[in-house]
Amino acid sequence: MKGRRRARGVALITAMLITAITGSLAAGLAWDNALDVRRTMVLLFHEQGFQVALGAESWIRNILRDDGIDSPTDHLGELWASDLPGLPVDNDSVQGAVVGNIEDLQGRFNVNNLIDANGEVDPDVLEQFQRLLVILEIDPRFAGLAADWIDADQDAGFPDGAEDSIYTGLIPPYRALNRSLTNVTELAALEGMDPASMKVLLPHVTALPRGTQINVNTATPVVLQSLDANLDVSAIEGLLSQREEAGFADYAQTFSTLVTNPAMFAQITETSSYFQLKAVVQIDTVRVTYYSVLSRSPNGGPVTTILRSLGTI
Ligand SMILES: [Ca+2]
Ligand SMILES: [Ca+2]
Repeated sequence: MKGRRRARGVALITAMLITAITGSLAAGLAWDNALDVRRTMVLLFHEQGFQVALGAESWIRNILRDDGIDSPTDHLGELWASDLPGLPVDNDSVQGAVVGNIEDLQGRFNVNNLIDANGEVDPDVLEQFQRLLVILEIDPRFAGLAADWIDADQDAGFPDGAEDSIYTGLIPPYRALNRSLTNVTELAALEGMDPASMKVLLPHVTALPRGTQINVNTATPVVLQSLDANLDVSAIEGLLSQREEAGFADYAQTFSTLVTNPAMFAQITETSSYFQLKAVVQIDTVRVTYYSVLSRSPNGGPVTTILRSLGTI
């Protein structure tokens, strides 16, 4: 009798254990399944967000092409310069919105101009970059460091230079780039560069193909000031009030007395070929931040995308 009762007890406990295990297995499967569904939805929303950003880019390319046909100059009062209004994304299954803006990259200092067409450091551009850094209260030696970072040789500039001999001694060690930057955030690799300085510098610098000019109609105030050592804050305030939204009426005349170095004067223009689109697309809970660099050919030619990135520039 006793043995049978014990066997029944064991059977009962076994049954309870099996029920408990299957119960927790089922709950686990349901949880995994819910997570899988959510993961798939997020991937789908992300892909949809990316496609919406590409659509916005294509629309902006048309706006820039039309602008190139319609107007001989580029300034901040033009259609491309206004923020993209918040446009809804709504096609039954997908709900969201896209916002964005376009910036004229020729309103910034192109760090690749530090090296001239012969592969040598351009002393005028180097001095301009030093002035820009001083105005921004950043250590001006980063100008020389950037020139060495980009130039092809391994000869460290004096007094502000650094090549492989410095970078390979860092922890972790790395080597100088020794060619043009494709992304201006690569300046973060310069010896001694810190995130706070990068944050201040980034709105005023860009990495475009060599030989671009600065559009004085769209240039940031500090970039304008960096054009000549004699320009001060009050001179820039005067220039900005003259510029207003439609740009300078006669930029060459305005700057002919202000920019005294002919090499620097040759660096300025009132038109642009390189623009940066930033599009932020929200689909459900997923946000896609998309950047692209657009290059506009002269005389109503096509606008092409030369660089794309997600998340950060
Ligand atoms: Ca224009
Ligand atoms: Ca170098």
